[in-house]
Amino acid sequence: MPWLLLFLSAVSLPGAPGFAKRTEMIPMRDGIKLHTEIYTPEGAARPLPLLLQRTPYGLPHDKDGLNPQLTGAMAELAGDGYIFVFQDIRGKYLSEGEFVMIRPPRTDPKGVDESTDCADTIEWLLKNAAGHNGRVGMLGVSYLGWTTVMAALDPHPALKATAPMAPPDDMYLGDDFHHNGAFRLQYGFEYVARLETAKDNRPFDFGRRDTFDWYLKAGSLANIARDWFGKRYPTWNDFVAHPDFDAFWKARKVSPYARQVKVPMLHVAGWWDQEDFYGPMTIYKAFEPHDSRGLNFLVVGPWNHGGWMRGDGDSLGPVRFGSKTAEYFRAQVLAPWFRYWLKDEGKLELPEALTFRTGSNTWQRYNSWPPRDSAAKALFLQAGGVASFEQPGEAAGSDAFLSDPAHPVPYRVRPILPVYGEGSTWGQWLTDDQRHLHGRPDVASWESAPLEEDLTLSGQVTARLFVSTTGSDADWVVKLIDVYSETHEEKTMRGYQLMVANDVFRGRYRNSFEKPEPMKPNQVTPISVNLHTQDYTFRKGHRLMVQIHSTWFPLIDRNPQKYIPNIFQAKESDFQTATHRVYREARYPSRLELQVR
Ligand code: PG9
Repeated sequence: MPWLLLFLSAVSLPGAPGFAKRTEMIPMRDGIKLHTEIYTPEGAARPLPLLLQRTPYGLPHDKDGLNPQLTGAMAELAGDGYIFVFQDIRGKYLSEGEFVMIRPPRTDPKGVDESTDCADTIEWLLKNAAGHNGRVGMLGVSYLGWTTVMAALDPHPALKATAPMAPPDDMYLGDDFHHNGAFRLQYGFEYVARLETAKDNRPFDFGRRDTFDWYLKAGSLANIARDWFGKRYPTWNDFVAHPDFDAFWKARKVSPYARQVKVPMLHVAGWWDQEDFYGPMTIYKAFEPHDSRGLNFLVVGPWNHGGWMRGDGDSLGPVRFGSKTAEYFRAQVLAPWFRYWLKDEGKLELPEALTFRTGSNTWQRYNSWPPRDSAAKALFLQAGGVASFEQPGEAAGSDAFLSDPAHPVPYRVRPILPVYGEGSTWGQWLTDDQRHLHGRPDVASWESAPLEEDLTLSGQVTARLFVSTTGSDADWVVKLIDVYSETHEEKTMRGYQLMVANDVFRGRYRNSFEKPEPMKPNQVTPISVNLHTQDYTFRKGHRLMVQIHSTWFPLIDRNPQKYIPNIFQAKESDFQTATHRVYREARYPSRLELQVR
């Protein structure tokens, strides 16, 4: 029987999983030992490469005592034959040492960091694991993607291929903890509580289902620190101590370290990733100028956070993609990637960038991302709630709304469950129908006429707005929405409002993320909001909608709307209502700049 078939049948037999499992405490250069599980396929006919994953989330087991990924997310890889290695990072679960959230790369050459821990682990495996071929691959999603990038920055010579998936790049500008300086309250609070309460990660107990009220009643961030965190949680203390984009955040940013592509990297991202979309896109882009050997690749699909490593990927929330995009990725992209680099098998048929274009529901191959040959087109805000591709006229015009931090705009329909709580659909919130906000007095919307033909957005989206506030600081949430037609073939999707691009911008940072400045009350102020890239076809008959509001709760903390140097220390009495205005006239042409084809 061929080796592969032998192996597969061994996996499927109950009680005979087909792997010999070994648990080790692997010593690092500073004497700290890291808990590691090594799964070696039984009866392999030849030496196999090692696939390593390093995690702060513990090593799960199925009923056979196996890591469930071997029969789930990594089943295709397991079918190809690898020695799998899973490790608790420093300070987590059964590993020794101290956990440091997103531990910055070492400045002391004799120090330790995630890349030295990875290199020390590889060195140990080469000497002590049986049956390997001397080559190592690394992969993982999010924190595990970040440990993969850290390994690739300063790789052990045996590390021959990596797939960093959804790693955060910058916790201040665009990933889990802040976006453009606005604090991601719900995620930041719950994640820190989870990771820093106990070595083995414990959820925060809200004692209720709907966190919206809990966060609102908790009030100012200063109260949260006082009532719930005290000084116990290092990362929360860091949030409070570093409200601006200072050296603390910069030391934790990955992309500045991207000076050389030392190992092949397959960067993977999801268009509706609710946690780390900015990261993989920015890290890919940072490595690209250094990629003289053609080792740096990008894949982006219609996925939420890690959606490519579970399920079949034929839909997200109610949005359907017409094919099994995640299965395609795992079988046609990821498995061949490691086969090619670690086993010298097959050809690498990947383009520079492979993206899934939602709407037309097709995979696209590009020589660069964003594509150089897309054309610039601007969608302008107009009078009467209209959005159009024509420049606005001379007549003075603006739209105003009252923003009240005491009654913030919910980011999704309540109840808003704890992000990782039982029954939570946090993972698909970016595909929620935005009709729950349309028409609210504190939400401004501009909508185009139905499209006469398909319009494909392929590349960067940037909001260039002219705004004012009666206060001295304000947040600006900006969204590009696809409004489905009333004749859409799926009846339940008729009129659906799907976010295609979005982000939030904290007004105090309009000139510099390092040096915040109050907004001048009632003064027209230009702000630019990076809404990132997309590959998306707005279909004929659909409309484009631009939506702007100023609270997005509890996703984002509330801006007091009065300038307080450190919002984490704002008092209850600092929060005030303000009237926000978005201008739309020839002098102040607020618009979304798109790249189309
Ligand atoms: N988004 C998660 C995370 C990564 C890194 C730091 C903080 C949070 C994750 O899914 O791992």
